[in-house]
Amino acid sequence: MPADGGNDKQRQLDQYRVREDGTRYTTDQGTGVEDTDNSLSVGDRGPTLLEDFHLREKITRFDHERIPERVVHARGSGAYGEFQVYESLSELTCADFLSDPSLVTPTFVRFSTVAGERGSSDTVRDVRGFATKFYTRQGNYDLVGNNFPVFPIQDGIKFLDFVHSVKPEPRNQIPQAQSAHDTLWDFVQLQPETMHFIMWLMSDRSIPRSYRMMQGFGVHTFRFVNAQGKGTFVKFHWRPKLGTYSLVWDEVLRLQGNDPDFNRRDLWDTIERGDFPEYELCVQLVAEEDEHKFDFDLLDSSKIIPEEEVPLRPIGTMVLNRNPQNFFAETEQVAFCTANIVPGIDFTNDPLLQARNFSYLDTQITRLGGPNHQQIPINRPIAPVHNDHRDGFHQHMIHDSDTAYSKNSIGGGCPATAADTGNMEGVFRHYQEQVSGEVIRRRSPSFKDHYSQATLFWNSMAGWEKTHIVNAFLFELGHVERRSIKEKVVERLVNVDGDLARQVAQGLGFPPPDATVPNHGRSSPALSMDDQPRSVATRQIAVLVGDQSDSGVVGPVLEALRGRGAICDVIAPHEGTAATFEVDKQLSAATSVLYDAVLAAGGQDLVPDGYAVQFVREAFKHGKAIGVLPGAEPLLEAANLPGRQGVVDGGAGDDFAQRFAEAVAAHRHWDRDVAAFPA
Ligand code: HDD
Repeated sequence: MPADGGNDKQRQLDQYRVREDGTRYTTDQGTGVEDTDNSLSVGDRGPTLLEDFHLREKITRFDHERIPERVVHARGSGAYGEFQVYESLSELTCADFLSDPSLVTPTFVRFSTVAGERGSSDTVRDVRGFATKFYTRQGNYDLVGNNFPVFPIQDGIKFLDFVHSVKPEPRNQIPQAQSAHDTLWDFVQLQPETMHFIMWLMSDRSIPRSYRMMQGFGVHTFRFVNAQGKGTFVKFHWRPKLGTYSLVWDEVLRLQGNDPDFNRRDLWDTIERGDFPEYELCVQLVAEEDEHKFDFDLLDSSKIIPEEEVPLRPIGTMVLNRNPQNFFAETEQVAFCTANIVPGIDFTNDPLLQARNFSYLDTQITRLGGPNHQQIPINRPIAPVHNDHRDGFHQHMIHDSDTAYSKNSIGGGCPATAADTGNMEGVFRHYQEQVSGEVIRRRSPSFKDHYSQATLFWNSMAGWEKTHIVNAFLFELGHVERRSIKEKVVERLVNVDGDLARQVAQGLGFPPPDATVPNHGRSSPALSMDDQPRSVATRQIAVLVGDQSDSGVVGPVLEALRGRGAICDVIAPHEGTAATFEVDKQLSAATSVLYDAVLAAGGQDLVPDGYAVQFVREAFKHGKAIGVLPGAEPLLEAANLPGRQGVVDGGAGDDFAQRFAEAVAAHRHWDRDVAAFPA
């Protein structure tokens, strides 16, 4: 997308964008370079001269190109966007960007996995980061969230322990970006506070279909504060307009080889195409006086407030409408910090949040090389910055003032604080909370129920979601070497649900546990992904075409699907043209796992191609819609599918396209019995 300077942040960034069109090659000092291919040497075959400043500069610059990757969330992808609130929330918060519906606030979002290194695969079983920087007129506000509403630990002092357990094991750095290993599960069995989070991790929430189809959560309970200083507890939720959808585990394993950039590419491509992802920001609000009306503690980040108890209130929309122009400068150098807040939003005493407020700024000092990382263009607020902070590595500003302390008289008393001027407008004022107590090192007794909400999550799942959870436990624990750890995990699961524990025990070859802990029977339907908004728009359809395909049948269906917003790739045994269609991908370079659905549009000539048959079988195994156009039946016969659920056939034209589009929009057809089907 061109640098069109669409909003205040983009206009600010435009000042730093550099293009090389029509320029000539120089050193870093701006000196013209005659030749950048040959070192300075004595004669044709003689030694290289130390004097060669161009050679030395080039090597030095290369040697120092890498910076430390993020200690967690190293693998990520970013995009610019804009946020707009639906109506003024000034009765709740004095945050300027939430008070004026005509105001468009620029944002930058970075999505990420947590455990994997910078070059690891996108589609691993993991939480996804969903971090948003709002460049507001009152300063940067960072909502640094995840796609799970709960965290595995309740106190930030345990973060190092949790992360060390999930990261590759210290002896051999194995496994990369995987939770399926002994140390993570050892941590889990010893720390029951992980159990609610582990249910989310074992569910398909941990393998999102797309960053465009995943929820985001602020996780902690924060506080809105209005102009009168009145506080209201608030939880933030991002809801994707396209609905929340996931991949399936077998597909994920195949995707890691076929396209390790699957989620990154999807985000990039859709924004380039102009199919801008949208998320609705919703809040759950709890009055201060209701703080203790729940059977859990609002300060405990391993708990949700069930939506049925406190409904979501939609407050605005964010549209991601622009890709970065340089991955390193923007996506890598962006620095989020939970402590970056603006007037009208405040923290609570959640001990996880309190630790985070220290960690984020601290970590950037190593990663980005010093305290001036806020001056890097992507991190720079659009609000003016004036204070007495000076110097440090990579200082970009030339402070032209006689003083750097407050109060001063020499500099005219500037920069002046609100207290100095008596003008309190737009300044951050801390919520005046009364606190008292003894200094103790102890987990609050109100944090001690670790199972009720894990059970709530399990009870809320549809049948297919429960099956996937059991399979996930078996895969993960199947990679754990120590049997004692597996056994202890099963013991923990007894507290979640007896049936779940029995199924996992059976798969692991343990005797069925005596389930003595009764299931409370409560559920929260909003936790299931079973019922989501449906749309074929932006869904990727593989159209299998052969030289014998009937263009008169295939062409109108393709057009009708594209007209409904689907992305159709023509896939054929060879590149060039098949029938009358331009081929997007050759069969051996494509695979069904890159697509949401398959349209069999090829004739008899596709049948001898094992890849074509495999394409259909694999798509069936993964629950995807399969369309069959007249002439393509031989391919279906060769695939020998064990059922026809989600297989759309009989006819062509717009009626067929409509029926097929509905089957694609349903995402997956879980009513298929594929357990025995090998694909
Ligand atoms: Fe964190 C990065 C989300 C707990 C310490 N975290 C990081 C990112 C996200 C989250 C999305 C990536 C930001 C980016 O894209 O640059 N973290 C969370 C959530 C948490 C959470 C939702 C719990 C509710 N984090 C957490 C704790 C600590 C940290 C308890 C430490 C006490 N997180 C960090 C960090 C990172 C980070 C070490 C690594 C890179 C960075 O900050 O910039 O400071």
